[in-house]
Amino acid sequence: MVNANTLRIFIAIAVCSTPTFAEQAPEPANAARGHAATAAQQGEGTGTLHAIDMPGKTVNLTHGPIPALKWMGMRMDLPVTRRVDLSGFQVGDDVQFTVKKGRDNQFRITEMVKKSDAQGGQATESAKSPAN
Ligand SMILES: [Cu+2]
Repeated sequence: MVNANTLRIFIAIAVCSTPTFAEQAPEPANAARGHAATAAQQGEGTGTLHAIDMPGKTVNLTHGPIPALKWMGMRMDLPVTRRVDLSGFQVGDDVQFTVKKGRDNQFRITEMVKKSDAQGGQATESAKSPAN
């Protein structure tokens, strides 16, 4: 009797939890490995490049926390879209990037710049400005 009741309670919990399982099910295969699913589609982060796979259009990087996606800081592989020209980057570069979830639930870097370029770019713009 006790076992039957316990089993019924367990099933009730399992049924109640089903939507959560359904949301998480596609995550390990399709989304960025190591991150739980979130509703957010896009976030911005900073990181340091450890490896650049140009033919594979993928980088390995350590990124800081990305609050919009509820991502903790970690080291991981992230694919990049065709818009990102990896030839301008080197291992060890500190980067700023935007990561977006595609229709296939795969996160990809859609924009990436070197931190030094981001700062240098602003300085160059002010230098070119007629006001200076
Ligand atoms: Cu990560």
